[in-house]
Amino acid sequence: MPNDKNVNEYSGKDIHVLKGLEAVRKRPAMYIGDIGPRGFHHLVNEVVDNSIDEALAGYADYISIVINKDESVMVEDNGRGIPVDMQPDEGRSALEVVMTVLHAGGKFDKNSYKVSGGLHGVGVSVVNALSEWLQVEVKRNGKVYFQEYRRGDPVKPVKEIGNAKKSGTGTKTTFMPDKEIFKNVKFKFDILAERMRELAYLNKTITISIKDERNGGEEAVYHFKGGLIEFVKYLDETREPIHKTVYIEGEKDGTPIEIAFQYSDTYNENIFSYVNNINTHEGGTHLVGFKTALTRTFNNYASKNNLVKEGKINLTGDDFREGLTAVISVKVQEPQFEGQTKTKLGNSETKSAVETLVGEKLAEFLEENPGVGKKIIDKCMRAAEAREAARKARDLSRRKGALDSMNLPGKLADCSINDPEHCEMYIVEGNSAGGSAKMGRDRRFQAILPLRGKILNVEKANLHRILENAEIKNMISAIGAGLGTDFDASKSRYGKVILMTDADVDGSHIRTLLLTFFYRYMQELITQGKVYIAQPPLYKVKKGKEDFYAFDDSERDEILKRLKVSSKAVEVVSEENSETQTKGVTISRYKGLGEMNPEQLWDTTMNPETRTVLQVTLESAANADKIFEILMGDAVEPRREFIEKNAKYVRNLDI
Ligand code: 0RA
Repeated sequence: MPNDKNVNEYSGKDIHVLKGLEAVRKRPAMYIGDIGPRGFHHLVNEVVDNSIDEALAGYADYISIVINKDESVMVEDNGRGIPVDMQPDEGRSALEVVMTVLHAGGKFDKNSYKVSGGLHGVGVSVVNALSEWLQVEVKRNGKVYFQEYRRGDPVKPVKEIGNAKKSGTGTKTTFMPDKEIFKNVKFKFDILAERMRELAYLNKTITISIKDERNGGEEAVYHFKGGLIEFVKYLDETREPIHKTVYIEGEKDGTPIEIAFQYSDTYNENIFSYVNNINTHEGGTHLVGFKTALTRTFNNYASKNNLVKEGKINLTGDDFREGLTAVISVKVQEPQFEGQTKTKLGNSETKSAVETLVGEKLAEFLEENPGVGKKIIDKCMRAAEAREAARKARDLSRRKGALDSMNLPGKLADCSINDPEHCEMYIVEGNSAGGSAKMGRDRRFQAILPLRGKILNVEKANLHRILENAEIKNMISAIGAGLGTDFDASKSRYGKVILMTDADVDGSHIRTLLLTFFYRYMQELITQGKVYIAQPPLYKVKKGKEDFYAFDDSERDEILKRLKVSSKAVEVVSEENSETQTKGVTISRYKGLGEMNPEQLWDTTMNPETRTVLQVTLESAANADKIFEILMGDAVEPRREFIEKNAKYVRNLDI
């Protein structure tokens, strides 16, 4: 207790509360997933979710988030304000109960339509327990109320601290994440802003602003009147849609459903589904309902209007999803989440609700927009033809054994043990780096697959052409787990696939091409955390017999500082010469992996004891997809802008 005077007031009755919050502090990961960057950012989402609930109930339309200079975060909304009246059975204010009792959030509002909630949906008391301090200010009944907490404990009872304008109501929460629990983590504006933008697309009545007071006051305000229509347009910013966006909104059996979709002249399927504002990466019944209705309705429409020519192949579900970008958002009262990452909706009633609504509304839309209907069916027929051609190509390569692991590529230097869990494959740019890697590796568990030049951009090619590409075929057979819809990550011959490319523009281009391939055709490998990016050093600083490696300029300067060499002198010469000598210290700048000898490559980049590798994750599939499309698609301008803004984008994928 920070203040002795309050000990009596807050004793006995609080024991069960403290127990609850103590449990949170003891095992934070059980409540917020982890105590790394992900869990840390989740704290903000947890607080924002409460404001979103208030907005979905129809009482708030504005949410403001500020990252303060001291790394505390403020979240404010213009809702009704958390009730502050005394709870007879608790002997204290409702506000205090909400802030200190696990899962107390919705308790005081039985009619509330409480559907939002982060992945964990644990409530603001968890954030309170994990905060060094937290302050809440409620405007309600023309008054302003205040309470402060330390690691979840109230400092004093709720206090009236002033008058609010009669019309002004709302809740403002400011919290400082506890450094005892979250070590060495900082808020990233982009991570928070991206989620706020997503929430604004999903809840079109809300305006969300986010500001970073730490440096430069970066700020963004999100409000999308068009909701999911604008979301789909944003996702397809770099693709060319072939018709106006189809929008379906309605309620079936008490389930609000909102869907927007459009087709573009590309080959991939991009469906994002949400339940209560949570991205259901693994899909579920709402997605199945949508797909079923899409296939059935389009097939009915095509045959009714004689759009499918006699003797042509049948249109399958896959054909109706080629080049499709869609967002599906449903609000489910009691969602059942299943699957490995608990992001798959299990409620069976939701399937029929979505299927029925889409069936009705899409048929109506097609009757009213025959031009759009014909364009889509034409596109799907071309997809069916390409699918047929790809199947033939695949059958042919299968018969020749080109894609299975019985026929390992000649360029692969495989490892000697064959327990996938302990084996890793380095995909290496260039034959010379490949040579060094082969000599430097630990051949028991490390395999090397050198790549010749650039691989095919799978974003711009259909499956037929992709299967003709030698480098891609090599990767498929080396991994040995199939590809696309046939891909089975459990068959992967390696537990880690590590991309090792040069630290220059070409290298990052090749890395993007590789990531695009894995994202589109072996996505499960990414979601299972099996894809990594190697981190070769940029500099070697040599003093006497000692070698130091630096992975960027600032690390190099730090080393020089330790060795008491001015980095100024180095800056000037190192651009010209890859080797610079100052005061007996030699600095070499690696232009490419090939410049490192096998031993150096092992020491810096491949030795599991000393290396760093970045794990590639799909924290936000929507954003990853966008990045890939920007970097790999046809439009040039967004790509240039993006590269200028995020030279190290891969790090952003890796939170
Ligand atoms: C329960 C009841 C009422 C408001 C809220 C919860 C509420 C909670 C949060 C959390 C963040 N912002 C919030 N805004 C409101 C009000 C019930 C009433 O006024 O009748």
